[in-house]
Amino acid sequence: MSWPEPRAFDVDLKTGLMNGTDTRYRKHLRDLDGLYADAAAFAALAAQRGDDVVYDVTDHRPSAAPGDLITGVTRMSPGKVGNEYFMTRGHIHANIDRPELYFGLKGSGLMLMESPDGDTRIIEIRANTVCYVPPRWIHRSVNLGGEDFVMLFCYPADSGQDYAIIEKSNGMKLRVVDDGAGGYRTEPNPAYVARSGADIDQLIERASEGAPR
Ligand code: S6P
Ligand code: ZN
Repeated sequence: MSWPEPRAFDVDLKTGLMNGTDTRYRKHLRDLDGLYADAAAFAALAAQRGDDVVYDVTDHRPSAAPGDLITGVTRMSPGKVGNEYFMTRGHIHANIDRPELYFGLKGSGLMLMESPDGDTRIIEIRANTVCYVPPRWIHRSVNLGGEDFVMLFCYPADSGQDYAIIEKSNGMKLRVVDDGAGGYRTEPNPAYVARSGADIDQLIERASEGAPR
C-alpha cells in the first residue's frame, strides 16, 4: 500500500514564494484591465509597468480529492491605480460551500469579503493574523502597505474558483481606496449590479455539484 507522502516547504519572505512548488498563478499589471475604477490611471500605469508582476501564487496541490487541502502563498506587490490599492482579481469558490484560511506572513492589507446578496465584511491582516473566510463569501485581498503583502492560505482541494461572479456584477460592491492620511477607506462602486434571487439560487445549486478550477 502506498500512502500519500507528507511534505514540507519553506516560505521565503524575501521573494514571497513557497519554495519547492510550482508558481501556479501569476498576474501582471497588463492582465488586470477592467479591475480598477480609474481606467485612465490604469492605462497610464500599464503603459509604463504592464510587465510588472502585481501578485503571484505558489501552491502545493497533492490531489483534487474532496477532503484534501491546497496550501500556498500569495505575494502581492505594493501600489495603487489612481487612489485604489492593488488587489487580487477575487472570486467565490465554485463550490460555494468551501471555506478558506489565510495567515498573514508579511506586510499589511485586508481581505474584502462580499456575500452573494451584497453584505460586506473586511478583515485587516498583518503578520500573524489568522483570517477565516467562511463558505459562500466572495473574497479579494488588498495590499494597503508600502511593501509586499504575503499570506499563507489553505483551502479544500475541491473548491474551484469562480471569477465571473465579480465580472457579472461589474466589480465588488465596495472599492478600497487611499484615505489620503496613510490609511484606507471604502467607497461604493457605482457600477455595481446586485445579484438576483435566481442568481443566488443557482450558486447554491452548484455547490452540491462541485467544480474544479
Ligand atoms: C484560492 C485562494 C488564493 C487566490 C490568490 C489569488 O482559492 O483564494 O490562492 O487564488 O490569492 O487571488 P485570485 O482572486 O486572483 O485567485
Ligand atoms: Zn479562494
